[in-house]
Amino acid sequence: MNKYFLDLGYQPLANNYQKKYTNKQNKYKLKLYFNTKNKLVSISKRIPSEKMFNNKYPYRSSMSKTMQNSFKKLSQKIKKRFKPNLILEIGSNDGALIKNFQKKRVVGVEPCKNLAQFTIKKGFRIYDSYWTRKLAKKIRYNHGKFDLIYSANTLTHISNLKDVFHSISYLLSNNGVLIIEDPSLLECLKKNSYDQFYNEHIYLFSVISLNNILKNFDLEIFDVENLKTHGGSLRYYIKKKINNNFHKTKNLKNQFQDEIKYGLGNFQTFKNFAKKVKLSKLKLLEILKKLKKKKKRILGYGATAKAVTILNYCNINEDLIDIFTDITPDKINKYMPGKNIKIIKYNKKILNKYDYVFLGAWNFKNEILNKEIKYIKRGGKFITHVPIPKIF
Ligand code: JHZ
Repeated sequence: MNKYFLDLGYQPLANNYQKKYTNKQNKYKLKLYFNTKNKLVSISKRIPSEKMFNNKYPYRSSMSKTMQNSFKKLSQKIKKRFKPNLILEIGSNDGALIKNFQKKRVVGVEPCKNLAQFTIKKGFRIYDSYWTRKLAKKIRYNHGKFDLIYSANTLTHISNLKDVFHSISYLLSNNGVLIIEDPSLLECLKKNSYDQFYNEHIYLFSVISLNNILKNFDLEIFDVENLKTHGGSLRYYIKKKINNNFHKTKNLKNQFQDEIKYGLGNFQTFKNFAKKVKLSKLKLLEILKKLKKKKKRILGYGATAKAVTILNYCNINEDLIDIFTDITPDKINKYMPGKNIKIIKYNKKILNKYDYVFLGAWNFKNEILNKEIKYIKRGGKFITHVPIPKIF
């Protein structure tokens, strides 16, 4: 049974950056639910994939050094630990991971054709289609089974988890390994980072909920890694139950215990989270309004999907954050979804014009602070809402 715990208001599609601001952009109610049976946290409204992930999808995984390094390190780890013959990546985006492998060793799936083009042009084997049972059949016919399947920040974006894991199990060899990584529900609750929820993120997994789901497909988690990426992610290592080559690790046991201890299996934990989220909204608005009263200029740094949740939930308009800046070509000179706040192209001097910088991309805090050391030395200040709204 799904029990409601938080209402994040009406939200536009998180990656729908508009050339002209209009208050007529479609918005959808964003409510969060907890499933008392399998402990899965999900959003209520399911939007057809075609509306979100199409040939205009702007988000590119390669836009930060942090993610490029993370994918490079992972590729080295995969080669060393699993020595796979053939790898499938579901949601290969602009190729941030697969570019680290030989072309003959990888196959990618990326439904956003504009993103798929980056790797197709380089000669990689990419299916620019959605992850479905039909596609899985076609891939198995063309390539056989895979001994490693990888997917980052993709499976939680697909509504039908039954199809997702059925298709994976169908393509994974009996000795194969499935690695998936997504924002961690535990970290989201600990950091009060409610902006991990937007229309694209249909689910936020935990070890507890994912294990409950995988049981239905004779799959099980055998190892887990806590990552700093995307504000705290979990990398799950999964195998078929019949595969005895891997044993459940201590890391997995510890993560499971941490989740139980924090209360990820109890509805009350989520009700408490909802209370904290409402307070966070009030505090952030208080900070911004105080600064604006003093006529301070505020720049949003990183026009993230997460920031879209913040702006629309807190009703932050250009009177509170003047403008955003971002390095992603397809976001520049557009407006933050649902809001009349413009996004301008990043350049090194841009911060000089602003007294405060709101960290839209708070998950890249270290990378950004390193880059903006001159601004900090001049006395420039940042604003974040994670884990509590503050100026630093
Ligand atoms: P970032 C997207 O969410 C959407 P977002 C998606 N649904 C998902 O799951 C996650 O990614 C993984 C910019 N930037 O990664 C680049 C700078 O301008 O937090 C990006 O636009 N300067 C697929 O959008 C944005 O910030 C910089 O120095 O919340 C970061 O977006 C850096 C480091 C980034 O994901």
